[in-house]
Amino acid sequence: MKLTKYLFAATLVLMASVNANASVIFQDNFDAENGGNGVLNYTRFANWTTSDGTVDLIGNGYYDFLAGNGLYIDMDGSTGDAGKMTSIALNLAPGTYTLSFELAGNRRNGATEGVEVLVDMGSLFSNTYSLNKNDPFQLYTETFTVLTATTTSISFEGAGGDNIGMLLDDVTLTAVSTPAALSLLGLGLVGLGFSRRQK
Ligand SMILES: [Ca+2]
Ligand SMILES: [Ca+2]
Ligand SMILES: [Ca+2]
Ligand SMILES: [Ca+2]
Repeated sequence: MKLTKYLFAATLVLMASVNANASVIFQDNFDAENGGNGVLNYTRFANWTTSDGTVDLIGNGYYDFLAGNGLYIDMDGSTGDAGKMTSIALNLAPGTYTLSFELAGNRRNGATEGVEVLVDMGSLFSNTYSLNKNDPFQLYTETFTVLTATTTSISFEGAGGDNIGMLLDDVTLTAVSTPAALSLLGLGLVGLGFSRRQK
């Protein structure tokens, strides 16, 4: 029947618009930091500031506990106080977003480790992750919704102070749907109503 056909068409329009609107807002794999060379207690990140302790930029042949990932981060630097990394400011329109990142175990000792992840100081998203020593990098993908336009940041904070922390790599923030996608759905529904009235 016709109604079913038009609903199907409207759904296709929505799916296409959501895909078209999925856009990367922020992405960092750390590989280009410091000319591609690791350094302990690194602070000169392109996209991050460090506070509340230190982190190490490692990998690429330098304390390379998980070779093949370029450079990555040891969340507990070399000053006896695990650090916090806060991203550059990010402008988010209302919509749905996914934050993805990779974490691995510390690869060195059996102590319990944790990394706390916050978006907008936790009001949009917060969670704490814990992994065992030998866990390889694993991808986490988290979804959150922004109701009103906001300028915010992402932060990762390591726990502990033994200079051996969980490892972090490949941080990506993607907008998966925005008001533009919803307005296209609206157009599809208007088209549906118009077609039915024409009969
Ligand atoms: Ca990397
Ligand atoms: Ca360290
Ligand atoms: Ca700290
Ligand atoms: Ca530790």
